[in-house]
Amino acid sequence: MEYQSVNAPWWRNAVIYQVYLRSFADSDGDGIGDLRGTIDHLGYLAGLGVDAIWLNPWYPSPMADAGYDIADYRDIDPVFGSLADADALVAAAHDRGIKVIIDMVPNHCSAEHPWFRAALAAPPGAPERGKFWFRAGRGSGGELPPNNWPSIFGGPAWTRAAGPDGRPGEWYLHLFDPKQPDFNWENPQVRDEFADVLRFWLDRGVDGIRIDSAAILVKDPALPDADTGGEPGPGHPYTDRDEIHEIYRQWRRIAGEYPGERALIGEIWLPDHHRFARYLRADELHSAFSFALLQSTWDAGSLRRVIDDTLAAHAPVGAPAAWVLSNHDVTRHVTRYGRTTTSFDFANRRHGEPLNLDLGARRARAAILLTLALPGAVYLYQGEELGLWEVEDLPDEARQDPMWHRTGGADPGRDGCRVPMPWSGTEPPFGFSASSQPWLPQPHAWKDHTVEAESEDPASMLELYRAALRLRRSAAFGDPAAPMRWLPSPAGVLAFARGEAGACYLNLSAGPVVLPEGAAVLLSSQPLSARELAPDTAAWLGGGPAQKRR
Ligand code: TEU
Repeated sequence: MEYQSVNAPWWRNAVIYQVYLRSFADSDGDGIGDLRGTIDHLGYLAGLGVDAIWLNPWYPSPMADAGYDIADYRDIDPVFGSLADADALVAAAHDRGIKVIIDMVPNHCSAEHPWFRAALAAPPGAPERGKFWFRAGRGSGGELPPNNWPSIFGGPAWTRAAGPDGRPGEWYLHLFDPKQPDFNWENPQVRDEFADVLRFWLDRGVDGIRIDSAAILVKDPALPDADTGGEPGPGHPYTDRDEIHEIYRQWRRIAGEYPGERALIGEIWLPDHHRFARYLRADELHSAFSFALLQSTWDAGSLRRVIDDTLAAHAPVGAPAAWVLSNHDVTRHVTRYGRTTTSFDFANRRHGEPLNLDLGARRARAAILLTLALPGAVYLYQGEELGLWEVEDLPDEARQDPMWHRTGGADPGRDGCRVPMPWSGTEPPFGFSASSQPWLPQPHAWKDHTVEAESEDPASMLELYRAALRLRRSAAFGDPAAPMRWLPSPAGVLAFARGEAGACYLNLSAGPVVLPEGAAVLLSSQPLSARELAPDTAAWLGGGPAQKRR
């Protein structure tokens, strides 16, 4: 039985593969991945068994933040291809039964966007400036920023612009890099523009839209100082303000005008699960990333709490969870799980901590079986299926992330998880590109982690992913209707059933545990001897009494 074919909309239980475009596959030899390269590798993704892909921003951009600084929301950057290539990619993916999710960045644009250039050219108070946040500075000569908001990339969130006369003038707000000015969502022209941009892409057939930085669009128009300990929520000057929901209600109405279950997926980092779930009410977003899983330490108590809290928060709004272990912003999980501190937190990226990659990989194998067994959708980040680790020793001159530059290197930034995919061969660039100089250098040790090297090696991470995705389609784990129920288990072991047909066991204790008799072992993250589950090992059981209520 194919659970993917039941009537539930696809986004409730899909396995979605994040294609980090500039690092996936380069077809034209410039060292940067592109749309044609992605089309050429759709067969790989179909064979892996994913239901959808999500592509990071592909729009024309000066690339001050790897494309999250958009200069034109209705076109494709020439480094990635053309609009015709984008149409061809959507069509080719659809031919293979793969849905396509694109990235939308509504909080800010590029400083090269025509609206922002016009704003800079216009005098204070002009309507062109009203699409952004321009304000006079504080201090006698306006030499101090209008308030104390910090940029998420380090330094102040304000930059002083030259007036049309060339003299220092008003300041403008950028919660990220100075090259990423924040839109003013109070302005109806901003709202109308994005409604139109959404339709532009939905008309071209994309199946979903990932919404970047979705909780910080709306600012308190008084722009008060931020209280440094201030919680996100109605009282916060820019994070999770109540007025934001009206935007997503409008977007949901637009998505609903299209056939075929177009989905809106929010990138929402909020510590409070209930505030988070408000974005998933029936007339708002369909889904949002559950980052709590990747923030969790690798231990039974914390993982169980994250799973329970996540599912409990989603249940009242009827939305599925969307689990994530890694993405293009966070330290790859093989590396996280190979350290003593196994959690992730932006404030403390911990490069250079002692690292045991074998342990990290062993835990990563168990983690993906846990994740794929949970109810909901699952996002995979390109390369995790090969067991790639964070590249921590990139030469400084190769680093491109503004997080690295704006913190003066205090934050290593995100380049280490964005290194191009190794496809084949024994030397960089491992089939990624015809150029010998991919935009970031790949480690030599990836020769053992190419798609080619891992294919048909039954012990490889890739074959574990392939087997797990195959099983997830045919077993209860992928069935959105199969309820999850915790099973009795020894301390340090997570065990749960999905419906009557499948169960997942994960041993996070220090010693081996014996799996219950009866049910067949469908898949395990390590070879088992005599039904013994070693530490940091997970197994899927099916078709027997292991799932029965006790
Ligand atoms: O990331 C958003 C982001 O960085 C925030 O979620 C932030 O880290 C968090 O609020 C810290 O508290 C997205 C993209 O995924 C990232 O690659 C971009 O650099 C960023 O937006 C800017 O567009």
